[in-house]
Formats: sequence, structure tokens, C-alpha cells
Amino acid sequence: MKFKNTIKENDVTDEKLYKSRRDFLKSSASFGTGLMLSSTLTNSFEIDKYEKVDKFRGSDDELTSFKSASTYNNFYEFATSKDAPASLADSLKPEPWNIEVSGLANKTGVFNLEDLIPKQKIEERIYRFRCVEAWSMVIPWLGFKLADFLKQFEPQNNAKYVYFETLYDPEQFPGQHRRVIPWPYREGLRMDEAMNELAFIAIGMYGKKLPNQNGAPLRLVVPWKYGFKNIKSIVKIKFIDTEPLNSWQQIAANEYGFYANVNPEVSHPRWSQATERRIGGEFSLFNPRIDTKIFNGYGDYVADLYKGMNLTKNY
Ligand SMILES: Nc1nc2c(c(=O)[nH]1)N[C@H]1C(S)=C(S)[C@@H](COP(=O)(O)O)O[C@H]1N2
Ligand SMILES: [Mo]
Repeated sequence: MKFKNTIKENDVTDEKLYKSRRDFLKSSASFGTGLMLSSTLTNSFEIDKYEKVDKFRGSDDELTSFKSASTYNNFYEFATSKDAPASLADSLKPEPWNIEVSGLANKTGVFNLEDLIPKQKIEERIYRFRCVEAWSMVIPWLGFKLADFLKQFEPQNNAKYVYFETLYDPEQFPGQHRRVIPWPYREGLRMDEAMNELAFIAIGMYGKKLPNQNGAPLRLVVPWKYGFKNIKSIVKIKFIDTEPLNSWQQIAANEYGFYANVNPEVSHPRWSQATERRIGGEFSLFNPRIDTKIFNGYGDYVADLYKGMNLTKNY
């Protein structure tokens, strides 16, 4: 089914309206229709100037509230508690924002995010989000395919991995005064994972720009992997030929390796990953637990990437 939506951001500023729009779109969203809007993007980083195409509803579950998603955060650059990032986040200045692209690509250098975004088609994607700590959310992201974003730098054939770094600046990230992890936060994907249609760069959520505490101005969203792969506030992208060390391996190599695909059958050393708790509501600690699915339920899109790999070893 082909369906075109040209709903602009200012139609959806409040959450109630936002929800009713979701219901309206429920039947229309279908993945992979290949339908794109001819965009009328301007050269500025104002999310409401972009026309959006609704393309993927990757979960029919009720959305997590904006309030929960923007006040229950993991962002160690601010602090290690969940509620602190929201209250500390003003010190981050996400505009203007430069990204340094290096390594095995034809177009490398320092780019201003404002110059990179207008080339992208802004989509909305509703994805489940599963943290390794066994809680989860359902979030409507705004952004673009990581594949499209990376292709503009013309990665070379020998680029087998893409590596990302978060900003290091203790003035903007007070948590970096303490060395709770070896800063900067770093992550990576195998190139075919990065090119997968689900891999996404978010610059917004719930119809608005990304709140700082959620990783403004741009963060990775890979919904079949544990939350820690979803690196925030990216300033460096490097195309490389060997598997990079990500932050979680640096701090706890015995817990998770490079892939970190959601897998209910591979327990964390200290807890089971078979079930999860949906965040939401005042007493969400008491929400009933639900079953966790392999690849967070996105196996149809990503299982092929891991054919022939032992997923209990490559976790
Ligand atoms: N730079 C950076 N990125 C990060 C983190 C972090 O501490 N620093 N935490 C990760 C973890 S563990 C999770 S669960 C998600 C949380 O994203 P959210 O706060 O938007 O829900 O961000 C991930 N990306
Ligand atoms: Mo996480």
C-alpha cells in the first residue's frame, strides 16, 4: 500500500494531538514502500522546517510518554543516575555542531551538521528501545537512515566498520570530570549493520528536536541492539577496517561484546534478559514484565546479518 503524508511538525506540537495523529496514521504506515517526499528542506537546523514522510511503525505498542523518555535517561556524560541528565542538560550546546569524518572514505573532513541534515529525508520511526538493564520504551524518533547519512561521505570498499565518538568537553558535560568511563564514549557497527534499513540517526523525537539529555543534536538508533549501542551527541565518525573497541567492552568486557544484539537467551552475568519492564506511569517499577524478543522483535530485518554466527558467543 502506498500512502503519502505531508504532515508538518507544527501540526503535532502537543502530545495529545500527536497521539491522535498516530492513530490516524496507524493503518497507513507501511515499511519499505519506497515512497519519498520531494523535500523542500532549507539550510537550517529547524526541525519544523522539514517535511516528513511517515515510513515505519516498528511497534504497535503504546508510546512511552515524552515525559518518561526525556526524564529517565542513561547519559553518563551528565551523571550516572537516571533523573539527573534532564536537570543538568542545559550545559550542552548542540548548535552549532561539527562532525569530523575520517578514515576509509572519499569525502572526509569537518562538517557542520546544519549542512549535512538538509540532504536527508526526515522520517518518523516508532521503535521499541531495550536497555541492557532490562527496561524498555517505545519511542517515535525523527531522523534519517544511517545508510543515507554515511553514503554522502563515500565510504571505500575496505571500510568494514564505522566508529563513532561522543563529544568530550567537561564544560558541557559535567559528568566527564569524573572518569566513570574512559571518555569519550565510543561505539561502532559493522558496515553491513550500519547500512541496514533499520539503522537510524535521530535528530528529534515526539515531533520535536532531540532534548539534550536524549543525545542532541544527533544520536544513533539501532533498535535490535541494546540501548548502549545508541551513542549520543556524536562528533566523530571514522570508517575503519578492524572491529573497534566500544565503551562497554572497555569498562565491562565480561558483560557484553561488540554486537550487543538483544537476545533473551543470553543472560547478563547478573540478571536474566528474558523479560523487560516497560517504563511509563508514575509507578512503572511495578509494571508487569513482558517477554523480550530476539533482536528486540526486528529479526525479519536484521537476522540475515548474523547468519552463520554463534549469537551466544558473539553477544
Ligand atoms: N554518549 C553516550 N551515549 C549513550 C549513553 C551514555 O551514557 N553516553 N548511554 C547509553 C545507554 S546505556 C542507553 S540505555 C541509551 C539511553 O538513551 P535515552 O536516554 O535516550 O533513553 O543511551 C546510550 N547512549
Ligand atoms: Mo542502557
